[in-house]
Amino acid sequence: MTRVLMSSAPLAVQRTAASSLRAAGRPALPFRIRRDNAATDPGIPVHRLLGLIRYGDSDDREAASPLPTAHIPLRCLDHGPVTLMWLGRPVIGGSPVDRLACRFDGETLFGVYQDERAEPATIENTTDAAYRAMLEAAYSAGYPHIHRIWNYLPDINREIAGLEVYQAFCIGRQRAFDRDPLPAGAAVPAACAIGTPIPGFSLYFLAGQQPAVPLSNPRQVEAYQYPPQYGPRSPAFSRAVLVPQGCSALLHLSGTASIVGHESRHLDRVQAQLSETLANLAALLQQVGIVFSDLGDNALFTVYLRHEPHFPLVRDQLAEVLPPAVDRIFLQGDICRSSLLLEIEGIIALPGTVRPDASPPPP
Ligand code: 3EB
Repeated sequence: MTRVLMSSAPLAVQRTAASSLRAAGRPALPFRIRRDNAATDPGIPVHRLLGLIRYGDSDDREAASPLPTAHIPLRCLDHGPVTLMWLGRPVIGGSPVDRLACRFDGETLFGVYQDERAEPATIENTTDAAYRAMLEAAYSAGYPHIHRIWNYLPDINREIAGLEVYQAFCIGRQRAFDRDPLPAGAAVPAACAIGTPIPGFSLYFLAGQQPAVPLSNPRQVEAYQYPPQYGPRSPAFSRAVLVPQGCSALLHLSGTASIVGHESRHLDRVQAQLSETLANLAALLQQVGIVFSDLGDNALFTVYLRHEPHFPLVRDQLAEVLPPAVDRIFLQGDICRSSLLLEIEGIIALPGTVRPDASPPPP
């Protein structure tokens, strides 16, 4: 049986009129993107850096950084290595604990967990250990609301002893959440789970002191309610979460693919899969009252492609929908169902769209 992790969130979404996005200006994303080999940026003071995410590097793992740094071994298809430098308020603490490193600023905790030796055959226990470390770090530092988790696992589609690596990952994840439950009223985190071509398990995550608002996709079944044909434990993630941040809000769109209801659509047809994925993303944007054309430099979309030759097609078809100022990163990675050719996730900074809900949640 699938267990639903969440109850209703104690916050309500206020619709963002697209006009308010334009009138208020577009809030800045809480990170800078660098597309070169520099691991830091002299324009950014280190005390405001919560951590780094490096995509596509292979040779700088040894480069010691005082910051939590996720090294994600996925090739960038449009460029060389890309670094996301996650920014916060002045950092007030952090810790490197074994494989987990984190930094926090009084509002947000950014954490990285890496197990470079992880093998596909033992991913269930690897995942359980990683989630245990993540939850313990976040709970003990006082950031019990996990908002967003990025998961990268080796050989995600391989079947071992009748179970796909991704399914074993879902079992390990659920075991960790069963042991250390999310706080009452917490949203299930937004997430993605992507396959890498080499051994090693990495995750990075954002946690906060306040709950996020989970969003559903009316075109899709909740992932935590998928029927058992996709694996013994359903995937514990929300389609999107809206995180209040000062007087703005951050919208995290989970990894989104060509799934309608719970079924994969358009097998072997990459352009149709992209159209379906964009329809799913648009349905999430609609929950906060915006459309793709409202977006600008307040948005980043990350596209994971199973097959490199699909890149030019996907890039061009995406350019017909996303305004030019919207940033995008293209990575070659495996999607968790072998039927899927691509997956897209997004981060969007919005004007203050979230308010505490005075009325108690319905029973
Ligand atoms: C899907 O919708 C596609 O297991 O954490 C997307 C985002 C997917 C997150 C996860 C899986 C996950 O089911 C796969």
